[in-house]
Amino acid sequence: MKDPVRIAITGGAGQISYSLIFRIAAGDMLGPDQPVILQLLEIPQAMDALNGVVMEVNDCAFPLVQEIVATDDPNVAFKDADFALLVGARPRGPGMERKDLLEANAAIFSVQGKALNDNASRNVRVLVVGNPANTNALIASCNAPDLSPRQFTAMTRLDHNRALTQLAQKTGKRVTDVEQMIIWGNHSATQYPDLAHTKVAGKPAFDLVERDWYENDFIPTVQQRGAAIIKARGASSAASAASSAIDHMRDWALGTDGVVSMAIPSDGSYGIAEGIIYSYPVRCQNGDYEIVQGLEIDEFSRGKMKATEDELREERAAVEHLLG
Ligand code: NAX
Repeated sequence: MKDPVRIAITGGAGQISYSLIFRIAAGDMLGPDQPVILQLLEIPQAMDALNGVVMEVNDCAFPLVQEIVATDDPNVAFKDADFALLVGARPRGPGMERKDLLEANAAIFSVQGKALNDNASRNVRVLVVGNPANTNALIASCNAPDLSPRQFTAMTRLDHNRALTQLAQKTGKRVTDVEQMIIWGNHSATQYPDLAHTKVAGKPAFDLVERDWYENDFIPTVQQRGAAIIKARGASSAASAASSAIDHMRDWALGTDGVVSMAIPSDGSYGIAEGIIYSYPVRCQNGDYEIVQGLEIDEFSRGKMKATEDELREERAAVEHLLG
């Protein structure tokens, strides 16, 4: 048996975690031969609920679970963590402006960035799910000067997976037939789901779908999918968000042949200036990711990529004083 890895999950009593923890415990993230130690973080008011989740995980008798730590102290939760999934965040309350939301979360993610810096494995891989995910990841990273910014990522994989299914269903193919799907930018309604480089069963997507469907149906459907789920379900995406978080971490750790979307520190690629966490097409190999280079960007795409970049720059400006 392999040595166990330590997986920290924040917001352990929340609805995404109620799916995420059980699937990780079952081996869906790192495989059926990788034992895990779960290190779950909550706020003090939610510790009773978290202890209930721990009781349920114990009741599953998962063979891979070696130990479970439940705590309200980030320094304990992130101790020697190999993976950190930052799911817990402050939701928007009544009368809260966007700026208030950014600031409330900035306070949480600066504390957690410092705690990761001081306690986590030097190779920790961090995925931020809690919204506003890209900017929360930036804040955590800026507060962890001893870790590489490349260790901090945010989740656009749910948007990517949503786009895969929309296109597969439209063309009557399977999601596994779709290659080179790309989500650019922010995990928000300005994100740009781009089909210009996408193929379905080897054919360019643009040979199979109308431009009108692409611009007026596909793009807004993917951008607004979160709101559509809330309207239908009366609660935000949970199991699908957990599933995508697992996809993101699994591909990052174990590699992938194809192209996936990850929000990562911008490095100037495709004219996106440095200093934000921007979703790019990447390939993962040997535990690392590389941006897919050399794609031709037309004027339509350039405008959409710039709009989502501008939004991320505005988010950054709102929390600049907390960037450490
Ligand atoms: P819930 O409100 O069900 O759970 C959040 C949990 O986090 C709560 O139990 C809360 O007590 C805990 N929490 C709050 N502050 C904390 C802190 N400082 N430390 C530790 N725990 C803390 O939300 P849920 O539906 O699970 O969603 C979690 C986050 O994911 C939200 O911010 C949500 O907006 C975001 N999402 C991000 C997605 C993405 O694709 N990036 C998609 C799904 C989801 O909307």
